[in-house]
Amino acid sequence: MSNVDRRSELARTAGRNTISVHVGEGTRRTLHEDVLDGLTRPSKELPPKHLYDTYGSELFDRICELPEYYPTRTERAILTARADAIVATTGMAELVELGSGTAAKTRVLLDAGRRAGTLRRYVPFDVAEQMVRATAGALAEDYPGLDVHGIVGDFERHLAEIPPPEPGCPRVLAFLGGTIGNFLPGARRFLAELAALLGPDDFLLLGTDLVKDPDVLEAAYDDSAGVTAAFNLNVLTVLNRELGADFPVERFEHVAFFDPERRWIELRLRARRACTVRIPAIDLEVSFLRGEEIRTEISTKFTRQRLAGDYAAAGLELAEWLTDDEALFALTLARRRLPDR
Ligand code: AVJ
Repeated sequence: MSNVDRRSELARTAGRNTISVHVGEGTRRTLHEDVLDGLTRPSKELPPKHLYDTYGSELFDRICELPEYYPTRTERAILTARADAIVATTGMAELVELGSGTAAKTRVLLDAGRRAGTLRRYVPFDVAEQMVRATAGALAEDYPGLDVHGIVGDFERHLAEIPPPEPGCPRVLAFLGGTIGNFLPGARRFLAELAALLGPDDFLLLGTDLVKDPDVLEAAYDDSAGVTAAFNLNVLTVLNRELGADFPVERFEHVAFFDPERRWIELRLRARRACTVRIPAIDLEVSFLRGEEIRTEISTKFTRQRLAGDYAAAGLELAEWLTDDEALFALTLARRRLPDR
């Protein structure tokens, strides 16, 4: 190998690793606004993103290991079985992953991309800065030659920070875990925002939990070890710490049920007794009647038909439907719906 060859070889194997950070004080401001907005409504609610402080994220990781919580392991199994096919279909040169977390499932895709020889760039996007830095560092090391461009942002506000798709560099935009189920009624709007990040030959890879026996669904959100209850109740601890609130956490209980009409799981926190809570940071006093509830999360359960409808409304079309033997969970590939295709 000549020196010139050696240099270009080096340039190719030493992938670049960059991180751009877009969250800051703004994240705190949304907590203030969200709590003021959510707790002054006749039906009280809090958006689910505030469930994920450090402790909440730890609890969520434990949920993913629970025997009752099938989505994580089912999605991983589908991904493992179909990763090579996904790469073959998409020609994946770039993987953009929203809510990348520790990228455990991502490695399955990256490995397939490496086997196929198509993979050039990985763009993890997550709200947790330390997580993005650690993941980007680990992956740049484990996948020599891979460009890693980490983005620290809130995917409801900073999607525009994702670099535009490059012609000739097929992109797979992955949004795994079933988190799209949290978005309703905004799922279609969010899907349309994702569609805007796709070139004509790029694909969205989306994880969605599916409609099934309500007992199975409810057990997944009300596990016997009480981890989901602790996860849900933790949001009150977040409000106590971040806003100086005085929620008597032990006076609230975890509620999870499947709404068969809307086909979603709702998580709520129910006041066991009447109480009044002060939230100094937003100068608010909130009263709860005995039995009154705060809705903390919805988790929509999809059918193929519902998803196809959501995709169509967002300017997308379903390209591949990948599921497990029991049809518990689906991974789908979708692309932009073009008039001439
Ligand atoms: C992370 C939104 C996919 O809805 O199943 C798990 C969150 N909440 N148990 C889900 C969650 C309670 C989870 N997502």
